Amino acid sequence: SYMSENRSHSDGSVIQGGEAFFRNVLESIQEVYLKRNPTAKAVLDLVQSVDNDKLVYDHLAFRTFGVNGYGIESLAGFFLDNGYTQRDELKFPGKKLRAFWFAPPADSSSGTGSGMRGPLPRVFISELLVDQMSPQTQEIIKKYTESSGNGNKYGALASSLGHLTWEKPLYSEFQQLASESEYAAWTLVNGHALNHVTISAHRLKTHLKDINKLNEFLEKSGFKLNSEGGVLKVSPDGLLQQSSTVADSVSFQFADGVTESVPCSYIEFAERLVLPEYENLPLAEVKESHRRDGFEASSADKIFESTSKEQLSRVSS
Ligand code: OOG
Ligand code: NI
Repeated sequence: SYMSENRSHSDGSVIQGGEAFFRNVLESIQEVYLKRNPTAKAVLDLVQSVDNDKLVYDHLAFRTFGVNGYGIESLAGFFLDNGYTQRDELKFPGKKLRAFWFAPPADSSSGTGSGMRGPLPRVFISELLVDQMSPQTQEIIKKYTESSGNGNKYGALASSLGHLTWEKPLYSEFQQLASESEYAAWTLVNGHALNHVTISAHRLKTHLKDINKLNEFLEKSGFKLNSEGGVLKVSPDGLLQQSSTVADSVSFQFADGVTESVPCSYIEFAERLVLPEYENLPLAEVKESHRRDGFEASSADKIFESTSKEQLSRVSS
């Protein structure tokens, strides 16, 4: 019956049971994202047209409101229930945000397909420190999270359907949030939508596995990359290198009938270099576990700007 349908992989292996369900939810989350964000879709298609093998996702990212159960936990449960492990906390005091990242189950390389059907990605979930916002902003955020009933229990469901769990806001409320935190305004109109997928650059097969070449290729192809602090974001140890596009925008109809363009999602690229203790391993023996893991707050701080008005309105040079 349809309830027990499994997806076959190109190599004939079959993923069953809970993992098949989990991956189908991830596919739905991705489908919503690709429909809404033509740039992300175009980049994936372009990279795959050159490097026409399986694409591996380094991580997925989500944003939330850290209040009354609507924070990180509103999405984390779905991943924890599917074998993920909570890892480090990252702090962004300037942006009044914090985040946790989650590591996929160790046996997840059972995925031999592309994207959501490949090795399971890390997950990065952030939350707005709502109690540090102005009273007006807090009031708006509480109004909408409260209007959602128990929507916080269904973050993954909302993400896979592409639906907010709360009512659409007024345009003036969106503007109030945007004046204080662009992250808050983004989350009010995008809810639990996938904020980005990240292509694992070092797992590409062609010259594009070098993130500098990948960036150059994307820019030559007409894509605008987030230039905050420079296009390439490098961790202090030099081993985690990241870049991203500038978010697409979508036309959003507010509750008062105003239709305005709002920022949506973007796509990121990450190259994880081999850790010094494994630098003598032959390349063919290098596994993901031999490479730099985790995230870097100083880089993430700049990647958050991929949905900022400043980056969206920038004329690419
Ligand atoms: C997340 C920004 C940080 C990373 O990989 O460090 C990030 C966001 O924009 O919500 O994606
Ligand atoms: Ni990211």
